[in-house]
Amino acid sequence: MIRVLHTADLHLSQKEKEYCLSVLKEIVSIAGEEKCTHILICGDLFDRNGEIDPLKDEVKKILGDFGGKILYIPGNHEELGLATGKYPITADLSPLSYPQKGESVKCWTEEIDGVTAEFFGFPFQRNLEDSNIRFKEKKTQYRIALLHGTETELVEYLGPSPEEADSVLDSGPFSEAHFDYLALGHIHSGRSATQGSMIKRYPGSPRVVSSGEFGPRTVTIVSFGKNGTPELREKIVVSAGQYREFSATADLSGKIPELETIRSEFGVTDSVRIRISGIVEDEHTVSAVLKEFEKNCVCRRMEFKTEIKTSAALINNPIAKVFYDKLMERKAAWTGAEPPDWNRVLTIGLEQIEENAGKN
Ligand SMILES: [Mn+2]
Repeated sequence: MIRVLHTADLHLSQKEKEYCLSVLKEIVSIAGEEKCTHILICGDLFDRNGEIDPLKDEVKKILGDFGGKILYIPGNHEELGLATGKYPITADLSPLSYPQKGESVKCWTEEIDGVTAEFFGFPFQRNLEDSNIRFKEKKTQYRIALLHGTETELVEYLGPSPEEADSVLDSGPFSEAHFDYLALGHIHSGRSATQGSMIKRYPGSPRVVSSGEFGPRTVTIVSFGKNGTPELREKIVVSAGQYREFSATADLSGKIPELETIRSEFGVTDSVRIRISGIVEDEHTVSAVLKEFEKNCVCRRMEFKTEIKTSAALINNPIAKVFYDKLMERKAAWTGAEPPDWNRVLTIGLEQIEENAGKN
């Protein structure tokens, strides 16, 4: 059986070196545990061309622990920072095997325990034209392509990121040439589709690259057995953590009680964004509270989005001022067992007064 670990879009960078190399290590160990015969890395292994040289020794060392073959194609990010037309990989990146300068495609023919497969690796091209691709008759049991770009059936919305709108892949020629599996890279969330008997798959990035990339990060394990149908499975990359978003409300005094619960809901490898809303007397108290919270948090990345209003700004309206003063009087005089949520009452009241200001 041929069994591949399919991944792409690791975006290795010096800035996040420790994190991304830990993800790469886990990928190699998953490939070992899953008894994979190959690892396919379908582009954007490095975040920019300038990251290749400083990181290559460590990358090669980590990949050296894998017992099988590692097939790789450069993506559009390997070209970033490089003059147009230059081939992105000049360094020796063995044990990675990849198309060399001048090769528009690299072909590997593999046989393991009687199962045969041809792998075609296409380095990233902005226009992969049909006329460039001519396949001979299929003589192996499986045909697999490594591609980097936007497959339009899998990616319906092409904006606003200009990156998704360029490099459009046409999978027609691959279907005609009886490919079984298109190992794609470029889109950071995992997805697949079938075209006839051909499976097209983006494994998604195995780590959190940007904000908004929700859900567990995974790699895809594909088994090519004797029966002729590839079998897919996803494996979670634990060290990648997850991107998580929370919302919390600041009270009048600037305290944010929900933060304590939120703290228990993320782990050290997670990227966290917290939205803070509310009406407060002094914005500086909120900043101080958040600073203190961040200092005592262990996570990969912490970001706050604050949408707070100060009560002073709102009570410039005389009606709001009366409302505010009356409410504060009530709050001070409250003796009941269960006080209302004063902050919420104030927020709703001020919002309604603001909304109706100037209306009769
Ligand atoms: Mn890309």
